[in-house]
Amino acid sequence: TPTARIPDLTISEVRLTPILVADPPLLNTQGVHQPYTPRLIIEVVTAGGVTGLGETYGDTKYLELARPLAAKLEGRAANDLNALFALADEVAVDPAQVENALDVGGQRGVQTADKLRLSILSGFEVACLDAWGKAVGMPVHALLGGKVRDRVEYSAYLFYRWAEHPGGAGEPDDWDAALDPAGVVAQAERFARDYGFGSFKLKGGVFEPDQEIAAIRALAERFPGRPLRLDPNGAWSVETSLKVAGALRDVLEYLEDPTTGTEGMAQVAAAAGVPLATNMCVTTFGEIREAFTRDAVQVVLSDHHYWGGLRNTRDLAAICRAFGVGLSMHSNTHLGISLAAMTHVAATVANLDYACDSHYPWQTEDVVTERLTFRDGHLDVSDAPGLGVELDRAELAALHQRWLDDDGTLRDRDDTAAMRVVEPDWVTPSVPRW
Ligand code: GKR
Ligand code: MG
Repeated sequence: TPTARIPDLTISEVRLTPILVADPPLLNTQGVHQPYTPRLIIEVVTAGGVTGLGETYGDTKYLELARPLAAKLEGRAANDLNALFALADEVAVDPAQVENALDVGGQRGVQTADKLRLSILSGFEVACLDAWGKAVGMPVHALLGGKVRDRVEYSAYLFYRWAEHPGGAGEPDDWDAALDPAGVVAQAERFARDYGFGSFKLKGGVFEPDQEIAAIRALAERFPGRPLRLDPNGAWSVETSLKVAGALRDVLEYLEDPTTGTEGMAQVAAAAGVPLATNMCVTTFGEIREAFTRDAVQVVLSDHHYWGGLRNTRDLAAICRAFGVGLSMHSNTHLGISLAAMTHVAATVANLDYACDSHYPWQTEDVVTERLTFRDGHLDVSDAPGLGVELDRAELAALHQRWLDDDGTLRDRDDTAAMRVVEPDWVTPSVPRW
């Protein structure tokens, strides 16, 4: 009978593996990335014998929520995704966790218990989709309704950075320091040469705005006509934001989170003459109404982790389409499982209006057997079952061992603490910084 061919999707085991992954000394307005960053790798094993993979933030407070949710999943069907969301609602969140779990100094927007749950849920949802796809021989994009493109475009993600971490900590890489316009242009040239990226995002909020204006001008001169973005993570006042917008509006594709809050963004948007994008002002469904009706943002950058997964990202896309707001995706430090997930959902969204950005080229380590490769600034959309990536168990074990060996100082990402190693008086800058 046809039902005899339906694989058993009952979840028999959920494995959670926290890891520490090497991260270069990338600068942002909060400080600098630590030598290692926590991530959580999730494996959902079905009674039918397939294992689905997921990845999300791995800081301690996420782990504390992931464990009870994992226990609730056993015995459920991997494709019962609506039930997964209801189960997550049952997991209690300690208000103290909300305080310090979600964020690196506000860079991921408002902090709520729901958002913390959604960030964990997204990792489980992706693992369930991967298991379901592998079990039925279909790619994740097909489970989401089908791809509308064969390749997804990404932009280069440029960072001011040091050549190495203080005292040579962490894993070395072969990138030079980039601390001025010439350094930024050299970084962009390497990204363009090695991966074919055609658009460029610079993480700003690090130096005085005039220096960052000069860096974008230098990029515009070196890459005429290419889409450019600047993202200071809300470091500027409305006045400074408008000054930067005025200086760069002829070359910017969009200005990303120049200032914080819907009110400030609305004031900037009204006079900037360039679209504003955000992954800070609108990061939950509850924030959409006010921001969209006030025209505070013109592009929402989804992060499928904190929006609650791939299906929620598609819901967000539908709302953006209804309001005529653009949609794209931004990223945080992440590995190949998350990049694959991002690419699958991006492939299904018709109104993906801009190239997504990814930290991935900065990661020298991964837990997948084959790294995903950018060509001509794009990733091919995999048609293999599930996400199309396999786990490298030896690498997973090694990165987990690093997490076990850590004395606790690196298990929670803290860019401010990392900067304090060099500047003992450094505190998280209050906003607006300029
Ligand atoms: O990793 O330094 C960083 C980024 O600043 C990241 O934390 C942001 O969330 O890349 C993100 C962004 O677009 O704001
Ligand atoms: Mg951003």
